[in-house]
Amino acid sequence: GRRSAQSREQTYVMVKPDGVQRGLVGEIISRFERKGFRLAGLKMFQCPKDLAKKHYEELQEKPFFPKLVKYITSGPVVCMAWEGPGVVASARKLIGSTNPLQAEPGTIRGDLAVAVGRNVIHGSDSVANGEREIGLWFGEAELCKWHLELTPWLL
Ligand code: FUP
Repeated sequence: GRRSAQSREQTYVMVKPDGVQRGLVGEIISRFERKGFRLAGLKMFQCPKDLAKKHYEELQEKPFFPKLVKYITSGPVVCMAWEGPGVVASARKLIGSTNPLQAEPGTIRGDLAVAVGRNVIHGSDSVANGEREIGLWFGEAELCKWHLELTPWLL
């Protein structure tokens, strides 16, 4: 069988260069796995400048945009596609507020970061952006389809 469209919702999550360099990749993957989401795509990747600009195109008029592009392209990132019901909003909760000093303890940014310009992780802010970003960062062949028959206890 096939999972419902609701259950196949996907979000794009990325461990940023500071998170990779600080050895936080395993911790971050663990939090999403333990929550119960399905990992549909995973790769380490050195992001080219044009992709960083496209990813953050909504922010291109912001004063911090050039620094943001420099940060994201400064070293390898870990790209993930996570899947499950309500995963976009839930991932944002697990990640916490953009400014880590405002992020609640228990969230990834609340527990592991202090600076907005080094906030360790990205998560899509809407279902439409999740689809857009997964399309930007992954090729179709890099994404795994989870079949209901193989994993009946996952939502
Ligand atoms: P978020 O969705 O939490 O990643 O936040 P935004 O899309 O608003 O911002 C994207 C990234 O821009 C943040 F992760 C960090 C960076 N940023 C700054 O460097 N300075 C700011 O004042 C706001 C955001």
